[in-house]
Amino acid sequence: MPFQQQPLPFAMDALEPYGMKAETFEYHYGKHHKAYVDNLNKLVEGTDLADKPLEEVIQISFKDSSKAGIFNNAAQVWNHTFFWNSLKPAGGGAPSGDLASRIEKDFGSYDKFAEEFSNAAATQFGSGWAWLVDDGGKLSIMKTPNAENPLAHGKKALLTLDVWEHAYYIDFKNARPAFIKNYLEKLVNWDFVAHNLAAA
Ligand code: MN3
Repeated sequence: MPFQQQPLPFAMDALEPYGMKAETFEYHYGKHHKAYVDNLNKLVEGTDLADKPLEEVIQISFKDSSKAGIFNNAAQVWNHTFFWNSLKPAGGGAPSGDLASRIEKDFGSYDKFAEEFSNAAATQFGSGWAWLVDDGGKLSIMKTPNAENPLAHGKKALLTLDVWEHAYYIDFKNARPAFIKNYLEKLVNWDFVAHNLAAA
């Protein structure tokens, strides 16, 4: 069974009132993400990785430099699915309940969290990702280049933002800081974060 591209968790145009056009998803989900799935399937066809869970393929290929192509595509399949789930219409702002307490405990305040996350997202040079992770019971911010992700580094991902230009060029042109601000204020799916935090 080849790896499948998971469906987008919202309609292509669902985030238009919140700063991200359908056209962004037509390209980013419909072309870029799909290409990673297609490439991965070509690269693992007939090998023992073809039938392993995606998470395992990521961890195995990260440790083996001869499998860099497999790692890049497998991780980008996973990262993008994780990114779509990190977004929701009318999301963003500070979380409530237990999550609010966790953010306060580990960052000092929501504003400090937002500042640290924005800083990581803005300073990741070129392509990559900003993440909120659970690092052994403590929430922290991480940034990774290209396809790299917390999973490869043994950390649990809770939330992500793709900061490669194709993620924001249609909506924000070259203004990455405006894309980051819009994400934090209008799009962050805190339900997804809470779900990830609760998962074993
Ligand atoms: Mn991307």
